Amino acid sequence: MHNHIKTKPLPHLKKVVLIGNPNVGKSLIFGYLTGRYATVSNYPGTTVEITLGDLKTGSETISLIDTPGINSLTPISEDERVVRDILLKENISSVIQVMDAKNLERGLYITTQVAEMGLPTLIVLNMMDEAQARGVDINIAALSKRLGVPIVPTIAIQRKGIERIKKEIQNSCIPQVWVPYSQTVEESLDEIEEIMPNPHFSRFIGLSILSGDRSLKENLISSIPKNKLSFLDQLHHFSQLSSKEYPISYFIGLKRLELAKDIAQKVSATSFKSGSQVLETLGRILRL
Ligand SMILES: Nc1nc2c(ncn2[C@@H]2O[C@H](COP(=O)(O)OP(=O)(O)O)[C@@H](O)[C@H]2O)c(=O)[nH]1
Ligand SMILES: [Mg+2]
Repeated sequence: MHNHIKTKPLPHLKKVVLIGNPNVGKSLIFGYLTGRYATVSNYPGTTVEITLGDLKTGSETISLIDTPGINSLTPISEDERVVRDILLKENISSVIQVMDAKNLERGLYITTQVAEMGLPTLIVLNMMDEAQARGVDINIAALSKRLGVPIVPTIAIQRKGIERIKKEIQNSCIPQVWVPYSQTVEESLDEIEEIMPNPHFSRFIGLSILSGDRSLKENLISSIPKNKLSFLDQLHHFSQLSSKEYPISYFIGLKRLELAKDIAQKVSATSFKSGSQVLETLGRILRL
């Protein structure tokens, strides 16, 4: 007698990851998108907790990952390192970046780095209620056009906009934000790109190498021949020399921030709605 045990192959689920600054509504949105069943675990080799759940769009089931809040993908904290590693190593098909509509600039700083990774992205502009209350008016169409990615405005605490996220995931695109670095950095990046075996992520990884980010070296660059690795160290050294008193990572961060600020400024207007109400009232009082 043969034992006919049918082993169903595991469904090959697409992986989508939720990222963003702390306290922007990621976990609340994750809960709505995945429903009741989620599994919490430590990311391998770390004490950082990530949450997995299934997200059912009309046509498919996606594995959704909720991550801890970050301020940058050039990691300082272990949380940031884990989120960076998930994006680079877990074969992610797209990123949902949740932003606080009251603080576009801070969110866009992260977007510049996701763009350098070349990952398809959907932006969820959350906390629209609070932005409105403060008279912050964002031209969402203009922002979407500038970034080249779909943007879904939401008020997660009122569950507004959540269904649209599911529909728009399939339209996610690589953000078209190109941070222009100094000539030295750009030339070094070209040289790094030449020796990288896999052009995927190469701009982001190149910038990490130039920033002297050692956390990346152990695993991701392991495929590069040893003699070339020392060349990368020299390159970091060389570009460091040319940047005088500050570490090169400072200039890289500054350029990203400048672009984030510039974009945020161009698509935002402060209507002073509450302010003008005060003025109106004051005017009426004074005329009396
Ligand atoms: N006013 C307002 N509060 C929100 C909104 N979305 C989330 N919150 C609140 O923001 C806080 C942080 O939410 P959470 O999902 O934990 O954020 P995370 O740190 O990004 O995972 C919670 O108190 C939420 O209730 C929103 O659209 N409007
Ligand atoms: Mg959270």
